[in-house]
Amino acid sequence: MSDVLSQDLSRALLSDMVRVRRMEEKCAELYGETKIRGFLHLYVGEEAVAAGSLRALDAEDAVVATYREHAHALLRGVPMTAIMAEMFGKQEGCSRGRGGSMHLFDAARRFYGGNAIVAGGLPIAVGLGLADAMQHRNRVTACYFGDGAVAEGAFHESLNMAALWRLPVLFCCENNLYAMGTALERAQSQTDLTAKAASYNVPTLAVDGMDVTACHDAAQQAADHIRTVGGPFFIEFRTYRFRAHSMFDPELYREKAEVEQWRTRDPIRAFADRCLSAGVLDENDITAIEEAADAEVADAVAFAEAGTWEDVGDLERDVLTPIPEGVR
Ligand SMILES: Cc1ncc(C[n+]2csc(CCOP(=O)(O)OP(=O)(O)O)c2C)c(N)n1
Ligand SMILES: [Mg+2]
Repeated sequence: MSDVLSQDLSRALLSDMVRVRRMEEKCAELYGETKIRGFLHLYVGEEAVAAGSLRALDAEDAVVATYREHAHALLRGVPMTAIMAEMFGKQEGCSRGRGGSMHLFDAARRFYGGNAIVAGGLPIAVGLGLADAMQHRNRVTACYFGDGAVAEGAFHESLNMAALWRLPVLFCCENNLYAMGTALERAQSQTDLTAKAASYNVPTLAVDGMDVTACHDAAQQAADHIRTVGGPFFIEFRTYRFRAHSMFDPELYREKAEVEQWRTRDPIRAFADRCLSAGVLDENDITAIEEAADAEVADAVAFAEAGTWEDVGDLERDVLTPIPEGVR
């Protein structure tokens, strides 16, 4: 932990991670009760990445994420009530109940999804960066994606264009070592992902994604670089997901011992312990953070339960209909 880490920042970082963890644990439970249906990809184990890096951004910066984006939406300021209602498919959700877990969205907070297509967010981020560059706005677009996305063509086109046109995009690779059931080394010939970004002349950093302050420092350094020097930046966050890829995954591709080994590095426990031993926070602070998160989750679930279903008659709203006969 950096020696100068303030009590306020410590409390904020720990609270961010705890809010995400408690919200997602509740989601898993609600999934079992079929209150939440469809796909559900949890971020448990990876919280330090979103918590640390998003705290390095400004309110006017933009964020683009993947289908594993509950943390990014919440920490970007989307209310937990609107996220939970979206998970339930209720109209009060942030995507009016039509997106679900994978398509959280909030343009007012410059949170541009929630994208179900692997690497689909990268060209969107490049477009947002291009718009800012053309309009001379000193803003950053942070784009989160997995190690699996690095094998997609869209990654290479996006990195190349962002570098060529010096666009203000912070590429945040959440390398959790697996793309569904495929281990990184079984799918990619170059497993040092920073080398791929560097081949496009994009500056890079690789950080311990289980260490929230390392994630924060790296993102701060990268965002400063983008704002002052210009052009994109790539950070590889080396992290691990503790749970299955989604709710339908028997996890036959990794050993239980490997998961248990990573669990000993739980980013929340590790940071709480560091704060305690440095005397930055005490046990009462930590209990207060946990209780506040639990109360927020309870409120969010009550809000979602009380939400309303869209009227069946509205189902075709926003659906592109065929051109009427006489108009063709
Ligand atoms: C273009 C595309 N191909 C395949 C899929 C199916 N798919 C969904 S998640 C996933 C794995 C992606 O892994 P990674 O990018 O490492 O992200 P993680 O799930 O580990 O966070 C795949 C292949 C998809 N959604 N989109
Ligand atoms: Mg992955």
